[in-house]
Amino acid sequence: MNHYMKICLIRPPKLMIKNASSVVSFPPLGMAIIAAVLKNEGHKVQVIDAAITENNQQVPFDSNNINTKLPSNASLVTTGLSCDEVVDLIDADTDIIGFSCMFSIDWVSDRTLINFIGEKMPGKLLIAAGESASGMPDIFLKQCPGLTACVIGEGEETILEFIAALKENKSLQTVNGLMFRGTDGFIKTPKRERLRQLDQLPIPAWEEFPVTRYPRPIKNSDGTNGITLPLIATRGCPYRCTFCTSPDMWGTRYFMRSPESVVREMEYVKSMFGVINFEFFDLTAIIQKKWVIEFSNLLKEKKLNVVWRFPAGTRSEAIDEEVIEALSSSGCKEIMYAPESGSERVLELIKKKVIIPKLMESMQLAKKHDMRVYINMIIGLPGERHIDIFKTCLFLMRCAKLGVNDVGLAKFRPYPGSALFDDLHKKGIFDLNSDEYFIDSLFVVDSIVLNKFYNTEIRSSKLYMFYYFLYLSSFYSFQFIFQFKNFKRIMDYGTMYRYGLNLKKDIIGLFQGFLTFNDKSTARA
Ligand code: B12
Ligand code: SF4
Repeated sequence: MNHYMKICLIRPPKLMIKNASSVVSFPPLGMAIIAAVLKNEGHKVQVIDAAITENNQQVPFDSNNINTKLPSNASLVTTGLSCDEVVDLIDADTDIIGFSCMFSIDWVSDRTLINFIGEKMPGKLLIAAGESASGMPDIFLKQCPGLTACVIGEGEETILEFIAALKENKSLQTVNGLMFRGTDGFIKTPKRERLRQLDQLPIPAWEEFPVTRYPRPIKNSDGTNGITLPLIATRGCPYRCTFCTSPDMWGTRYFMRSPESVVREMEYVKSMFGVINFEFFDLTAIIQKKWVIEFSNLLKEKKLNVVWRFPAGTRSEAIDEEVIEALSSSGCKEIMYAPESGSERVLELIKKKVIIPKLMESMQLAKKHDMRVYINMIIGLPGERHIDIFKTCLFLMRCAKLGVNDVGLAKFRPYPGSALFDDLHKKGIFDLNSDEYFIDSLFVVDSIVLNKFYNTEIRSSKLYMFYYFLYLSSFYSFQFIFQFKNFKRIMDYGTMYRYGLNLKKDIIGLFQGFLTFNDKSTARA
């Protein structure tokens, strides 16, 4: 092998239910950072973002690749390149092929692509990484015989040490943060220490990606939608919510970049690609008031005139009027809070340390400063009772009255790596050797029917469907009354599009679900 290696990084296509709401793929930030790290070390990097094509191509997904029955009249497609097209693109002299696998809902199609490439390109070294691979590396290795290893957690140092171990013929056991195939089963090396000096990370290698093809969710001041790229200012989260994979994937240490380094990256990306719209993909960006104010002031000082937002949810504790003022005046026009439930009892159960009055206060301030406010909610959390549902409905009505622009309502799914997943898995609620869990989870994004609820308090999924509808109607009916303008916009354009959801299709799906309903979908714990 040469001193330097040739590495091909692939984001696999996205799996979805045919004719369901369109699922959009945002720029793969983690993969772009890994590409930059590898390039900096002198390696040759090829990037294939197979989830994005110019014409939004959809490829029928062969149901023979699934070892469970699909619900009647459902069929699957992948958005992006076909397996053959991906293979055709991979440079023949590639040494390592690295798959970036973020969402476990895509596992069945990720596996199909990995196995396809393993068969078509024998002799290449295949590795997988990302949130999904980190949460269930054993399933990846078990179901993809051609895969050599999974990178668990942060990938920058692990990939470099992995390559160094190969070059120096050292055992992979010397590389922390890996699971690989040993002679007597899988070997998991110790967890890797988190990166602390985040300022030393390179700027994501966007020059390798089709930046103009990604969704453009942010409006410029002239009303057009400009190219949007993500970045990250902090890593990790000090909280331990039981439904979240962060404590396992990143641990609870929270490290921040300096405001200067973040602004430098924005300046660079603006000058290179003309990008003035940025999304912060931080787990929970606003924890330190001082940092946000320094950062916002610096942005204003540099006169970058960018628009930025937090699409993935943040905490509200540190967001007071001074912070809101700083955010809004420096170009942050949108903020997403993630209360998840309006019931204090549920919040305690899931260890989401949200203080509802404080959250309301923070949202009110954001509205006062003319920001768009979104909230993320989850329905179907284990332990949720009827009374909690009604409390959440009241909460949603208050949010609508207060001016919240939209709500993202997700059905609870246990994601590999989260405490709730481990708990339900230990109880034998699902079997990962069958694809039923993954296929069922797919319906969480694409439809509001046909999937399991993991709740022992409210066992009827029909009732849950009704509650789902109640959540939506609580919010939108109050929005209709108190903020007609926003309501009209939502019905017209389906702003949930930003998350791959579509309100109109959901409502149609709900009624279809009632008509064709059978109650075998409740998980009985
Ligand atoms: C931003 C974000 C989004 C964005 C879009 C992100 C995107 N690119 O598509 C939005 C808001 C749209 C979104 C939506 C959803 N999201 Co989201 N999202 C995130 C978030 C907060 C950050 C992702 C990110 O970019 N992180 C920063 C980068 C740097 O990290 P990274 O990608 O993991 O990369 C590192 C390593 O994984 C590794 N690595 C990655 N690739 C590679 C490749 C190689 C070769 C190597 C060596 C290493 C490597 O190295 C990187 C650097 O250290 C994560 C939480 C998190 N913990 O990260 C959730 C997360 C990914 N989302 C999650 C979920 C569930 C969803 C939704 C399904 C929610 C819902 N119910 O609607 C939807 C799905 C939407 C869809 N269309 O599929 C889950 C996924 C869990 C799982 N196992 O499936 C996460 C983990 C949050 C959680 N609940 O725990 N999300
Ligand atoms: S849900 Fe948010 S606050 Fe809770 S652990 Fe995950 S990232 Fe942190």
